[in-house]
Amino acid sequence: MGTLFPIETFLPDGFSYSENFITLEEEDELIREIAEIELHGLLFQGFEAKRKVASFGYDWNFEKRALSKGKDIPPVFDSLLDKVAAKLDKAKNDFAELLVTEYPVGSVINWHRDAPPFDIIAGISLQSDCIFRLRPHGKIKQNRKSIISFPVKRRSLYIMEGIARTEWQHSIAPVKEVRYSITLRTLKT
Ligand SMILES: O=C(O)CCC(=O)C(=O)O
Repeated sequence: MGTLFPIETFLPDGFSYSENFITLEEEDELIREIAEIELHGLLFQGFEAKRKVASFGYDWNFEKRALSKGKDIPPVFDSLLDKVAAKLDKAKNDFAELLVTEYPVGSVINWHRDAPPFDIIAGISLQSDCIFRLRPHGKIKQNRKSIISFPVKRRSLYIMEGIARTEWQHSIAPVKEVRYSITLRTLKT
């Protein structure tokens, strides 16, 4: 961000960010595995989104507001799950969902809070950087100045929990290059 302060200084409690969380080789391998997965379109907030997804484990349908259990998380993601679990002091099996998302050039994810049944959200970015944005969930607190925008680099990890998860919304600005993300979610207990 070209500043002397760590990025966390500007971010709500519960949001943490680690650059270079995975190596170039790990990123290449994950992108190769994603290429083997069939991604599909989705409706988000009533509109056909430009991005494409594949969900494993539990999936939240935003339109039906329902959680369903799909295919198991493929073992090819085990080492990533282990790495993120270690960071969070959790076990690999605590991740109930693994979502793969492809963002074509110009696509976004609009303002939202993550689905209610999930607890901790961990996002790994692949292939290109993006501009990640946070704003308060409460409408009364929303204004231009309350938006926090910052770059999220490819190969980084962000974690949203606590207040960042419950009292803030997030979105991603139109991406300039194709981006993939892997989002891991634990379920609330
Ligand atoms: O691609 C990302 O990093 C964000 C994904 C996200 O916010 C979501 O799937 O709800």
